[in-house]
Amino acid sequence: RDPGIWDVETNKFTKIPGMSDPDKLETSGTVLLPPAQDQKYMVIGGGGVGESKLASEKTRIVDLKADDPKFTDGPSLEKGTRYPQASILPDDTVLVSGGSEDYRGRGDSNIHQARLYHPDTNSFEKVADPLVGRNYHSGSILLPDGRLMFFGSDSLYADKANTKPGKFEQRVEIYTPPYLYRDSRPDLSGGPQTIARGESGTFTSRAASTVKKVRLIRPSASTHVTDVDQRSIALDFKADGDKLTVTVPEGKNLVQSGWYMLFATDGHGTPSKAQWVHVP
Ligand SMILES: [Cu+2]
Repeated sequence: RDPGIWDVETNKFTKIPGMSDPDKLETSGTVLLPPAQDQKYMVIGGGGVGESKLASEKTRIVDLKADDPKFTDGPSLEKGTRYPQASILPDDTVLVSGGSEDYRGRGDSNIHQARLYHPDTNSFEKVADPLVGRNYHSGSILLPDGRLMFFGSDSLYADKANTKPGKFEQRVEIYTPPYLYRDSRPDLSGGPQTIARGESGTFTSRAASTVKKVRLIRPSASTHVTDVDQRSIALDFKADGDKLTVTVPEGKNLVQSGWYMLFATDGHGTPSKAQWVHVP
């Protein structure tokens, strides 16, 4: 398949060149890198069509703000990865975890690894391995307290020799990223529950003066390695004493209506717990 952009007004399709491993895009994951204003997408891993044994270890990145957007390779994963889970975190990194090398974890090929992608340096950082293998019908979502939930997995077989039918994975794993192992984290409370596009809201934080980033992160709705809702929107903000006043940007394409998690993150990259904010 050729990746590209469909203009719904003109019904024209413009191909975007440069995708590596284009024959291994089935079961790949796509994420709008944080912040959403940058309009950079990453396509992670993927496998050959159907029950192919082939998988790609590549990541590919496209900057849609460029004059002539094209995919270029980002850092590679250690293994060819089908069904990678990808969750945007409040510090503008992306946690990529799990997946399997072969179709639906065949041959005991689940990947017990996690990596933090740093968009600013275009690099992966190795972080703690997840405990449970996750392949088909699995997902990861960011929780309002800054941790992640990993769930699901639908192995075709239960054994390495592929002789016994697999069982659906019912264990849920709660994963704590490195940013929650620091001495302190910013607090965040109060504020309005509704902020319209272009409007501001004032929250309370004793750490307001240390806040370096404020992000609205859409709650995840992940299925089949796809989460079209997932995005993190950068907000302008002002600190004054223990008050933090944040402004939601204009633009319905950037800020779709609905509920968001509002995170305030300090200079170390440590996020607060989220306050829920509705954008009407
Ligand atoms: Cu399915």
